Amino acid sequence: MWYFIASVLKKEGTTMGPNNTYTIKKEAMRTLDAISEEYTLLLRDIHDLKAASGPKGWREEEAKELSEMVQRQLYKLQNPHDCKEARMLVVHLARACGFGCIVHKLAYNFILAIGLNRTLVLVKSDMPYHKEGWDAAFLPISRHCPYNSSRETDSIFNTTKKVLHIYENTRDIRLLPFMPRAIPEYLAPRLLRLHGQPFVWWVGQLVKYLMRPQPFLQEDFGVTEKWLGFKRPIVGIHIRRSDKIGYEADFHKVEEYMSHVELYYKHLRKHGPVDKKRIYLATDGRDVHAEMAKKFPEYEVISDKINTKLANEESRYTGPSLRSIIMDIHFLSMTDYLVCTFSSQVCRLAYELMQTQHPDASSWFHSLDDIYYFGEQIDHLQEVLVDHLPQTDAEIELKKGDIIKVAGNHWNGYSKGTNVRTEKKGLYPSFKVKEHKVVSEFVMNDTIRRLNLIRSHYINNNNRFEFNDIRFM
Ligand SMILES: Nc1nc2c(ncn2[C@@H]2O[C@H](COP(=O)(O)OP(=O)(O)O)[C@@H](O)[C@H]2O)c(=O)[nH]1
Ligand SMILES: [Mg+2]
Repeated sequence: MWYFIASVLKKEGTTMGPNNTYTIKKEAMRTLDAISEEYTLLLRDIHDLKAASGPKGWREEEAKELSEMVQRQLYKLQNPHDCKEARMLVVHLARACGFGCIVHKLAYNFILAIGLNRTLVLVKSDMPYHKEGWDAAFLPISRHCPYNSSRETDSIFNTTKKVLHIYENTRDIRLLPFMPRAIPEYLAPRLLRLHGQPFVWWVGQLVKYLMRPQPFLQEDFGVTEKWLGFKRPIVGIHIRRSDKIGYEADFHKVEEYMSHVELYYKHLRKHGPVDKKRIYLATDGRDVHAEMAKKFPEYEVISDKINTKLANEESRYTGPSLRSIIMDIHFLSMTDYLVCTFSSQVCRLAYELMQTQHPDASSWFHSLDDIYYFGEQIDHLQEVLVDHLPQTDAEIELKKGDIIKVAGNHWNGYSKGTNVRTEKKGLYPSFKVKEHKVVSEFVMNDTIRRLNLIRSHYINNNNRFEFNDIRFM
C-alpha cells in the first residue's frame, strides 16, 4: 500500500504542468510526507508486536535450534563413514560463471542430493576463480570424498548406482517435488511460524554449510572487520554495473539506491538517536566511490576500494578477486538492511546469508528490480486474500483463494502475474495476495515410495515428464 501511495503522489508532485497550481504540487508532497510518517510508525508497531509475541528470546532460541539441526544433518549426509561405500551425486558445472552463480548452482544440486539421499561431490576444476577448487577458501564440503572427476551420464532415477553424475542440462530435475521453491516438510511447522520467507531461510542454511570458511578466511574476516571499522547500524549497498548492464539488468543511478537508504535511516530515527548514517558499499562500478563521496558527503562509507578494482572482468577469475567477492558478500550479509538489485546473484546470496544471522531478516532489503528468486525455481506462487475487480485493461480479476504465478513486483503497489484459474496475465494490487508456501517431503528411505511420488507429481504436472526415465517402475 505504501508503494502505491508513494508512487501516485510522487507522480502528482513532480509532473504538474505550468497551468496547474503550485499549491497542488506542494500539497501532494506534504501528503506524501505525512503518509511516510504514518508508514514509519506502523512499521515500528509491527516491529514491537513481533518482539512482544511469545516469550522473550523464543525466536532466537528457535532459530538457533533449527539451524543447528539442519547443519548437523547436512554434515552427516556429507560425511559418510566410508567414501567407497557412499551413495554419491557428482555435480558437473557446464560453464564458468560468477561466484554467486557458482554457489547457487551448488546449492541447487545440494537440494537434489538431499532429496535423493546422496552425498554431494564436486569436480575440482569447476571453480574458475582458483585452481585449488572450493577448498581454496572454504572447508571441503565432504571430508573424505570432496572431489571426483570421472564423467558418466546417468538417470537420476537410477537408484542402484553408487555414483551418480549430474549435468546442468539434465532434464526436468526442477520438477521434482523437493526442488526450489519447496521447503522440507519436517521443518515446515516450525519454520512457517518463525520466518517470513521460509524458502530463503532454507537456502541460507545450504549456502552457510557450503561456505564454511577455512580457518585463515575466518581470521581474515575478523582482521578485515577491524581494519574497515565495520560498525552497526549500517546499510549494505550493492551496485552491480560493468558486464551486467544492458544484458541482464538495467542501469540504476546512485541516487535511486540512496533514497531507500535515506528512508531506512528515517525509520530508524523513530526508534532512537542515530550517531552516524553509515553504509557498506560493494560495487564493480569504477566511478561509484567518487560519485558517492561527492553526492552524499554526510554518509560514512565503509568499503574496500580494492575490491572494486578486482571485480573487473579482466581480473575476475583470480584468487584475489575471489577473496574480494567473498569479503563483499560477507560484509553485505552482516548489515542491517540491503539496498541492491536482486537480478544480481551477489545480493541474493548476501540476503540468504543474512537470514542465517537473525531469527527473521526476511524484510531487511529493498531491491530496485526483481523480487527474490532462485535460478531454476518452479513457478513462484501467490495466494489471493481478497477479491479484485480490474480498474483498467492492464489489470486482472482476482477471487479469494486463486493462485497467481507472479512474474514481478513493479514497486508501485502493483505486481504482474498470471491467474492460474483464468489464465489471464496482468497487473494486480500486491497487498491482495500472500506467498504460497510449497512444502515437500525430502528424505525418503523407501525408494519405491519416492519414485511413485515423483511419478504422481509429473502426472499432476500435465505429463511434462517422460516416463521412460523411470527405469525402476
Ligand atoms: N568484489 C566484488 N566483485 C563483484 C561485485 N559485483 C560483481 N562482482 C564480480 O562479478 C561476479 C558477478 O557474477 P555473479 O556472482 O554470478 O553475479 P551476477 O552476475 O551479478 O548475477 C561476482 O561473482 C564477482 O566476481 C562487487 O560488488 N564486489
Ligand atoms: Mg553473472
